[in-house]
Amino acid sequence: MSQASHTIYALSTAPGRAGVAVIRVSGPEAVGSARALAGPLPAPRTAVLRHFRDPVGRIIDRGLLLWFAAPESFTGEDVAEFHVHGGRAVVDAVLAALASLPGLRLAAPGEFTRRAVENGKFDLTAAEGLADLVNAETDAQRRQALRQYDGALADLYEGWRARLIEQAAWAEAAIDFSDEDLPEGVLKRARSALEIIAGEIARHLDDSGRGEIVREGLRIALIGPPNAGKSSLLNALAKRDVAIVSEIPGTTRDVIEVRLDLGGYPVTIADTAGLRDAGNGIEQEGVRRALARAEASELVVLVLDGTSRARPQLSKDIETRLCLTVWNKRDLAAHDTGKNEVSVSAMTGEGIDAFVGVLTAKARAIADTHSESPPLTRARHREALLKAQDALTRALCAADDRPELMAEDIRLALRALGRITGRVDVEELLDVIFREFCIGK
Ligand SMILES: Nc1nc2c(ncn2[C@@H]2O[C@H](COP(=O)(O)OP(=O)(O)O)[C@@H](O)[C@H]2O)c(=O)[nH]1
Ligand SMILES: [Mg+2]
Repeated sequence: MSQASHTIYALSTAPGRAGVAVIRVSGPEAVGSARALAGPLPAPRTAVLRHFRDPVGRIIDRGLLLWFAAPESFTGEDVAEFHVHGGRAVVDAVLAALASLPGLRLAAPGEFTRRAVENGKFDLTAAEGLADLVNAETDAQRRQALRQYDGALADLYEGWRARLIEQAAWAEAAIDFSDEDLPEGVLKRARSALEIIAGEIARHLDDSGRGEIVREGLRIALIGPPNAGKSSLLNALAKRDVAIVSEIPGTTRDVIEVRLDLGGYPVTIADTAGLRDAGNGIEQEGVRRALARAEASELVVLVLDGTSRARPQLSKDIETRLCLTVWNKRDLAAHDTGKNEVSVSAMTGEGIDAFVGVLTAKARAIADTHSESPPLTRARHREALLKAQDALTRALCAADDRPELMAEDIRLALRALGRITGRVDVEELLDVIFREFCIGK
């Protein structure tokens, strides 16, 4: 399955100036390439300090060499690693030396990981977890990605598959053998096993998208009347001057986004145009965008001016997403706060820390997975699980008297689950999936 005839190489660390850069080689010529650049090899998995030389014997750099013998390596193939000084000229010279060797070519994005999957080192969900780990910007993202890379989702989905395979076997047996030849109540037992698995899949699906929110970031929209101080509040949260603040109502028209780490949870906070009916066509478009953003956000924060106390009329949909009301300009007008209300001054910074604390708690409540089982993290998995769920619903309908239909639908469910982990027909998917595995390119 793997195109193991080629040995591939690539810079595995981010390009640019750095103390150390790691260049990795994988495939049948990996050991030969290490010998060509660094001379006789140490024992596998043992780092040695060596001079690395170009094809005519000139020294390129001095660094660490180590190699791993197949299959005990990341890719499952022979792998060599050159740890050199992370300067452009050094890295370019090592890559040029490798390019000059026969049978070697530059790796495509994600090709090392792809070979690892093809050689059975880990499954597709773990590979996706690895991509998420490399991309993780906050602690919650890191934890979720590492859990997935360690096989939590693979275990869950493969566990369901194993149990379904057993029930499929009983359904097949019920087709092939007569009642007397089978243990009593076989189909009934298969049916209740299917019901349990279907219940587990339904609970996994019904998680309000927590895992996806942690991967992609929680969206928070700041909305409110013009001049309430939404842009000032965004700047206070971002601790920099992102949005234009002005006493002229209707200054903000576009949605302005800032990505923040709220206590480990990734969030995108959006400042929006002030909600009012007046204004020209451009401002009205701004209001339309503000409302659309609020509707697409997990959390909506209503910012009000504590001196005027005007509150805009909100749609029912936005009201349900409204998590917090911020009374701003507390330096001008002190304000008693009720439940889910805070009082701040975006200008002086009073109350901002408490506001961030409340917002962090709200973000955690939405994104935290309280359950022991790992969360669903990708739309690709969700789609396949919904297919599996449909197939199981049909299998349950057929379970009483149509074992052949039951067996067929269990097979469809197995296929859907197998596509998530990469067990069945994913060849055409692999190119798409591994395109995102692109370190420093
Ligand atoms: N005194 C005081 N003025 C504020 C405060 N926050 C914002 N402002 C002022 O209110 C006006 C409108 O602020 P801005 O952030 O542009 O409001 P937006 O229209 O809701 O984005 C500006 O003149 C700000 O300087 C505050 O906490 N106290
Ligand atoms: Mg504004």
